[in-house]
Amino acid sequence: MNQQNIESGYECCWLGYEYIDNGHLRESYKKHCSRLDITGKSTLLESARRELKLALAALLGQPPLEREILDIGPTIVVGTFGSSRVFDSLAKESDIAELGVEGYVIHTSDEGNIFIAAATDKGVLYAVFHFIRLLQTGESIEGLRIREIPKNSLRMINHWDNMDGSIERGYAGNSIFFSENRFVDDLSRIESYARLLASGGINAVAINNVNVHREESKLITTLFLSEVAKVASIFRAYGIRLYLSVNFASPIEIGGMGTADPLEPSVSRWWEAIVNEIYRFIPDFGGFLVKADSEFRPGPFTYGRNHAEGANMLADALEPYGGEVIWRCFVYNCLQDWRDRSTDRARAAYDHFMPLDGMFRDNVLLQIKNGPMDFQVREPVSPLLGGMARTNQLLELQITQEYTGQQRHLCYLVPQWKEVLDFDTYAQGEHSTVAEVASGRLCGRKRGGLAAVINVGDHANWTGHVLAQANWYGYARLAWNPRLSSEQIAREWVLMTFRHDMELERVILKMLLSSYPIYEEYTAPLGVGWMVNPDHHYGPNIDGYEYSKWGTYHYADCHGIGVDRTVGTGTGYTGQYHSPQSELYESLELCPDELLLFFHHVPYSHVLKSGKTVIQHIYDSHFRGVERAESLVQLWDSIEDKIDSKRFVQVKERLIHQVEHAGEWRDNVNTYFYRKSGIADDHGRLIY
Ligand code: GCV
Repeated sequence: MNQQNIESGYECCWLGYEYIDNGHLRESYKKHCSRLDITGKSTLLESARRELKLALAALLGQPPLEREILDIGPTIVVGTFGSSRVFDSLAKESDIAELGVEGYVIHTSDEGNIFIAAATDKGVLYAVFHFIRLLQTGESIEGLRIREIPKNSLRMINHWDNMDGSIERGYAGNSIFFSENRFVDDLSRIESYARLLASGGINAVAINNVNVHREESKLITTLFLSEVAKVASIFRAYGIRLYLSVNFASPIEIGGMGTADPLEPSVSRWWEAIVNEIYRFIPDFGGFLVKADSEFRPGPFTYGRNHAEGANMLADALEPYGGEVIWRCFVYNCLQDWRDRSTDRARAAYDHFMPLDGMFRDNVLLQIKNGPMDFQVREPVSPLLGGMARTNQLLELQITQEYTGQQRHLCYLVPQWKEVLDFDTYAQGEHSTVAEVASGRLCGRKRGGLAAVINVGDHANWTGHVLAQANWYGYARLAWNPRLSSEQIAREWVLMTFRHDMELERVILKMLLSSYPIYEEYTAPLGVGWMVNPDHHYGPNIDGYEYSKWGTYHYADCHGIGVDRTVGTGTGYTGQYHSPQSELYESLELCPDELLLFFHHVPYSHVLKSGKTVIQHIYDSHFRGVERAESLVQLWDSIEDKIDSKRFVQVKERLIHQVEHAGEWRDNVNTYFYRKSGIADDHGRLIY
């Protein structure tokens, strides 16, 4: 972190560019990096140039000389293939068509020049960030032969920011965009944000909450469009398109009309006029993100129309301008009666959207949460992913830690996301992973990718918990390439964020990589989920949502626990999966332990594959989870002298809170099930 930022308390996260104090390494970089030649001019190339100069000056202690020729010595040459003769041979050997608009190459020539090239300026920007990452992580830059193409065309961030400055499920302060129902005056932080996003390859951002309230509904009108356009231009300089969440009932709420019926011609005309106006201000506007007929938000159901009719109406308005509709599938009955055992929230998205497969326009993407419920610490993968074959899909993840410790607990989520991405849906036989489905490749769709609800706010360190930055960084890297491992991503992040020290790297990696299993151990067991306090969703409350209108999640009584979602005797949810996953989940014997209570209702004495009974597993995992949370504090303490005191103290405080709170979880969960089951702990530990 540079001095100025340390003093203001404002961090550049993984773009802090600390001086490389390994002299040998630094000199080996300087051999190639003392001269820079950017072979073109554009806003994107200007961003690339600024970033490279900033990084080289800070990392190597000297800014590069800007040269236009290679005659003096090794030079970093940066540009699009056609912009300079020096790229000619590189262009020949790189399949430019395959690189597309975002791919790139980085080569070290025999003379020691570094060629950073792409078919487009955007590709060049990504290549520059890749090159900087090599220097930050101490990689050799001799003999580079790098060729990168993103695996997903859409790599999106969703903000749940409201115009009053609050953030729904935000745990790091207020919005960086809005305050008191206006845009913030100082947009400089948005620029830092755009840099951070682009460095990981993010190319789309929706800046306002999917729950679009009164004021936010007006973002699509001339009242706010010039402000929206300013923000869009900041993102544009970093290759990111801006999207807005819209209120489906806008024609009524801001248009003064009597209906928002998608099949009513005056309603489509109203949207066409709005879209026309938006593109006058923002020529590369990305499109609309829509939460409709979900948790009391308006939608096409009001008019007896289906979601394809709703989405297509908006898509038709956006189509002439190249815009798209991202339509969320988080649609379920949130006014349930627990006595009605046939209603299963897990089934809802599939039941609503499968019958519509193939009915959406090409510029519509359906955004599907990773699980059938709502970002619990453990859920199966949504069967809708891989269900639909003729519809563009976007996998939705949650970086903000609503149910995973709210950035007060350490919970590195990349391993959870990897499990989702690697899950085999069997949609088209073996190897039909979610990563393949979401990208669109599996079914030959042109558009697809990932979207995630971000965890940043105006807190000086952006994410509240310093180590939660790793989730933000990790998401971006996975969206670019889902094949990267959790460990590789964590390692990159540590090396880019902290000073290089093998012990520090080992310890923080260990903390990050163990944190998700630890969190799972002391919270809701075996895939049952929820068990949190209603509304704010923090802290244990075993019956917090039980028998509530939002659903019922564990059905625990004195005999047993879990939800029977089998076809044979339950809600039939297991039947939404392709074979063999459907049989696996249907069978009590085959169902994986970690999801057992999601799919089956069993007695407490049921023996898991691990050999333990369900009740003993609950006790053991909760005691163990707290012990392991304690070990996180010890690990952090062991590297105190290797970290600046501000970040050390900040993380330490949160880890101490985490241990206390994990204890509260343990005691609540264990006590509840001890009293319900009447079965004592085999090891006689203290349970109240
Ligand atoms: C934006 C959950 C959250 C809500 C969120 C909703 C959604 O229910 O608790 O805050 O609303 O998901 O994804 O739309």
